[in-house]
Amino acid sequence: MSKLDNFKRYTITSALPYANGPLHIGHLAGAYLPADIFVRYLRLKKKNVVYICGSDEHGAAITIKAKKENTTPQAIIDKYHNQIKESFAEFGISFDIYHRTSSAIHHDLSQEFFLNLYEKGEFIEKFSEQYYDEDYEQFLADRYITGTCPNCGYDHAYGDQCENCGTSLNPTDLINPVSTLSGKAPILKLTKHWYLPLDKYQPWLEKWLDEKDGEWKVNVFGQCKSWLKSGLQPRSMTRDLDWGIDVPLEEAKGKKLYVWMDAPIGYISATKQWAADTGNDWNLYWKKQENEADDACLIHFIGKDNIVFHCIIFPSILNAHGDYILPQNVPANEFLNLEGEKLSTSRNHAVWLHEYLEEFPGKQDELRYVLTSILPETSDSEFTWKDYQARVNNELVAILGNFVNRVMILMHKFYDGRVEGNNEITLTDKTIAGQLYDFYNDLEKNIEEYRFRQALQNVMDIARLGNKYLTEKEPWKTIKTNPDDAREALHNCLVLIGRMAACLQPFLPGTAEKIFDMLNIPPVGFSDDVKFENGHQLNISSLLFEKVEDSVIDAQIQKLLDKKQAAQATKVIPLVPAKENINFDAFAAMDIRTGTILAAEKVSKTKKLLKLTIDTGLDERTVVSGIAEYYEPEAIIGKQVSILVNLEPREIKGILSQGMILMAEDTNGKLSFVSPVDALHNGSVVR
Ligand code: B3M
Ligand code: ZN
Repeated sequence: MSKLDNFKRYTITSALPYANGPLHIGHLAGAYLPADIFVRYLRLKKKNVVYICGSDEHGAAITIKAKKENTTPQAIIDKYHNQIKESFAEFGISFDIYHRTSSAIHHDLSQEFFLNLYEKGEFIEKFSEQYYDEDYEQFLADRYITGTCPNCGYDHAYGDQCENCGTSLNPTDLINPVSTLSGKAPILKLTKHWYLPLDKYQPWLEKWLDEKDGEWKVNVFGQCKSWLKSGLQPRSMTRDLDWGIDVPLEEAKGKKLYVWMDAPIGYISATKQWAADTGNDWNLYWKKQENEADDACLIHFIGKDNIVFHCIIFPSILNAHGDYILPQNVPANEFLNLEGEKLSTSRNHAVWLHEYLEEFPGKQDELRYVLTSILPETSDSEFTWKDYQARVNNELVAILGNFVNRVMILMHKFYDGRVEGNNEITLTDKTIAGQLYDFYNDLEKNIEEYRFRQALQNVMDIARLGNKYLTEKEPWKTIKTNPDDAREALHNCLVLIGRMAACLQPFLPGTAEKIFDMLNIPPVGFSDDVKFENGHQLNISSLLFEKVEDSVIDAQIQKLLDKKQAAQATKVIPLVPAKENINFDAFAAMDIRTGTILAAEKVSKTKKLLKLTIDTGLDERTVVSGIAEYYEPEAIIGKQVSILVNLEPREIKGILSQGMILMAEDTNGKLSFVSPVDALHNGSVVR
């Protein structure tokens, strides 16, 4: 091994999934499959490794889901923790422990971390004004506030981000903020929080990260650099929430730890639990040792949206604490798309693991294979069902399965499955032995440098090599003319199959096991020799993979389309609660007129915005409206509408918008203009 070889122990983590929904293929391809391959490889190399994961059970992700499903956060995390854990197990993700952050051991350790930093005086204590819902008597997490995006004018922007234009926001940036709890405007109220001074840590972070240049993946390193370049700000480690870990300070009663403070500590608390269960010492996997050479190697596998938390915030916390090691690497993956679109839980555009398991029973390795082949290692990548079919049929069936099957059939046909030779049967073909030797360097380097797609192709090359060798040797012919040659060729193939199975273990563990079983030998280490005793009996063989028929794939594609339609039909926006009374003057202050749309065009680089030219009777003016997803520009020209003409002009995407078109939206998200039923001339007053 390379640099990795210098470590005595390895602590490998995969991002803790939020326990607020089932897993889909994007999860697997992001942070779990790559880590599992890596960990299985380390284990086969006889390394001392612990592989840690668990459910992330705090934060607004959980409470929002509970509200949606009309139940408690506890019920949500219990339901999804178990479902997620089971899916991982089914796909052979080989965690040493799958823990949860709602556990007492985790609450204790997170509070201990907070107090450690608090007592060292690391936190800055700051009062700030935050939105508060008076009806519900609580402060509002960013996701509990919606309003109009100051950047693009989108009406349903969240307090932390506008999903229309992608801008990251603070709740106070929103125009007309509304609490999603009461539906009313929240008030600003003073609250105290404890901030991690990331700006103070910036010089240290820069130095630490610079050492990773050239070693870390460029996408990860680049993102870190750009965060540093824009200058780090203190970040609050506490929140006004009612779900989470209590801030362990008398004066912070009712406040909780920020979920991104506690979640990464979940890696450590899970290790503690694992150590307690197995009689290990967790300190060896997380704490700095007396001699630096004895430190464990910490590696975080994550998706790209978690980079800042693992490369900047968590290392800062660990460093501020002082006793802990820092990550050696954070090989984050980009995103996986599905059939040309982003995977989306809310739109139900996903291949869910629990559904795949039901519809493709016993075919976990097929999905592992396809996903590993397309891992978004350096850029976003794409899963399509046609590609799934092609890879299973043309690669797993036609190359890997075919090689094993041909050899096994011939061995049973010619020799009743007995491996008979002089004494020990090993690889006798010098060319193949030489190729195999070179091959390991390449394969190991690819795994150790997180190029799992390429590494899987390396393993497939053994099958390709075997097929070619078999075709050249033609033992089915030479069995009559030169039986010794036929026997030797098939024996070489058997050894090759054994070596291939050994390398296949990290990628397709189930398939590797089946092959060892057919060969009737115990599994061997990654690059160990494979030998057969004279007289060794092979087991009966069966097909490793089945062809995927068109009908199966068509059904999956249709299913995605059906889901999409269903999601659109059932997208129910809750009826907004009645607003408070206003007096007549407040109503009369609004100048609403009838007008006609004279022109309409899309606003470039936005999905939702149309630029409209309206004849208001008073004048011709421009209005930017968020209706592009509902109407083609050509279709609305000539329509008579109602327009609020005395709304303060606002610049949206560089266009001055003068007024607002009145729209009605039903609870299915269907939109309609509010137009006069009888034709009136433009400029007629609505009152
Ligand atoms: N649960 C976010 C996510 O699933 C978060 C990861 C925590 S890792 C410590 O994207
Ligand atoms: Zn926006």
